[in-house]
Amino acid sequence: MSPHGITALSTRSRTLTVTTALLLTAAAAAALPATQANAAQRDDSRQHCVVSTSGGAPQCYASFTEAVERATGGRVTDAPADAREAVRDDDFRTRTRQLAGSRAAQEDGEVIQGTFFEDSGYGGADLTIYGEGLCDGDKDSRDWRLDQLPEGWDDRITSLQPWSNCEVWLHSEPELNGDKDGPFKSQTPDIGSIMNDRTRSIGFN
Ligand SMILES: [Ca+2]
Ligand SMILES: [Ca+2]
Repeated sequence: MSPHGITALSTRSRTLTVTTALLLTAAAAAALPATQANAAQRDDSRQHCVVSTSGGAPQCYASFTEAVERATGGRVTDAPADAREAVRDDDFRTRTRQLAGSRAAQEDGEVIQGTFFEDSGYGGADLTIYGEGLCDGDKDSRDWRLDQLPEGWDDRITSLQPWSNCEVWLHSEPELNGDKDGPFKSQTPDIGSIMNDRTRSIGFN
């Protein structure tokens, strides 16, 4: 074989190797969206989250029922599975108020204070905030605060439901900084353009 022929063969061999590598890369790339889709499915199946104003890691569940069970320390085990139903449920609202009057629930820091929703009309994922009690009736003093939303919740909230006598203030930066809007005194299916998809911290007065 002439030197020229060897060079040509070598080049062809390298081309084949490169082609194989490209095919493998393409196969890996094709597999990636499926993995991402699975991750998204997992997230979608656990989109009812709870976090305490007293600190600690947020927890997420497959149903609002489980989320409320966690937030209330097992005191409410039959909340509607869909948070949208809970918003319309006078019975559930009454029970959350009764729970807030429970000394044991206060001591355990398991009074639910508000639920915040990804979409308008109480749709999408929801985040329930709980803590040691309700508000003191003095609207000028801040009673509870969530200085930082759990991972994935920044710039997402569009509707909300306070479960208590608290008035809610939404802030565009952590630690109650930045722009703010409020007070939100009752269930609000659309928080409006000032803070839509901009909330990063929440105060309860
Ligand atoms: Ca207050
Ligand atoms: Ca939103």
